Amino acid sequence: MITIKEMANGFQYIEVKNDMACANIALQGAHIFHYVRQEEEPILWLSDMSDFEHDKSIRGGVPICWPWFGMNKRNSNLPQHGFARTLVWELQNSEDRDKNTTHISLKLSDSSETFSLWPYRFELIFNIIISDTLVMELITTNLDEKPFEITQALHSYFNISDITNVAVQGLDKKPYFDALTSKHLHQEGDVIFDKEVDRVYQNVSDEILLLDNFRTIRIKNEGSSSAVVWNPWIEKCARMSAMSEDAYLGMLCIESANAMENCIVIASQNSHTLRATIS
Ligand code: TA6
Repeated sequence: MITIKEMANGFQYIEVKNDMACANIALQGAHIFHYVRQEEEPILWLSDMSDFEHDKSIRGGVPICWPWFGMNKRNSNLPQHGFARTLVWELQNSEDRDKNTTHISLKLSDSSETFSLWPYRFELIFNIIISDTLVMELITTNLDEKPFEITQALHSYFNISDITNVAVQGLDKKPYFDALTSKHLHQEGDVIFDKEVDRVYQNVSDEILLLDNFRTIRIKNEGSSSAVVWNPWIEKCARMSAMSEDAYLGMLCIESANAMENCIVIASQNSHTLRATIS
């Protein structure tokens, strides 16, 4: 079942319920902010202080970082993680394929507003398949006459039992940029958490596993060469907007990305697809 809902402040979202899962997707940012499989704990984390306000990114779920990840390298005054996550997208298609599977497709096109931030013509399509797996597909098409370069991330916040109980597998020996020290290092073994972690792993191709005491979440990426792993830990969490002091305990970001050296150049009239499958 697919229902368009509206909050008291006019914030619109799509509610999806089928026999395998439920999900909520905000039109602002094409932002999946809830995904839960039947009889399970939510897969995605959502801050209990999340803003559902226009022009402010929701804290949690899957913010779409596009057409740049992190700080804009040409102009640090531009919004962190680009503008796709704070603009209202157009619902293009919504369909219950069967009792277990729902397809949602949203579109963002260039406008005078986007042009003032990033001077290119584009079309961005976000396809979501909600079932016992969550498939997210971000398709960038260059409608301009000239090539353009993007970095991007599906900035997934995962719901975990406790940050000290989890490990991330699949990044062993991968090079990474440590955003906290600006050092380039290599991963040794599983990623475990006893302090703030903010790392951009490069040349990632294998499936990433989030091992939690009560379940394993599998993240299979295609069209993605980077993976970002982030937990703010105590001090950074206290400074973050829309995060309660202990929020760091129950969340972990593992982001399907193309960031830093793994930027993507898209020729005129060509497309690039970033796909993440969460199971
Ligand atoms: O992806 C990790 C990161 O870049 C962190 O450095 C932190 O800033 C996080 O994203 C959240 O960023 P936001 O702009 O959503 O507050």
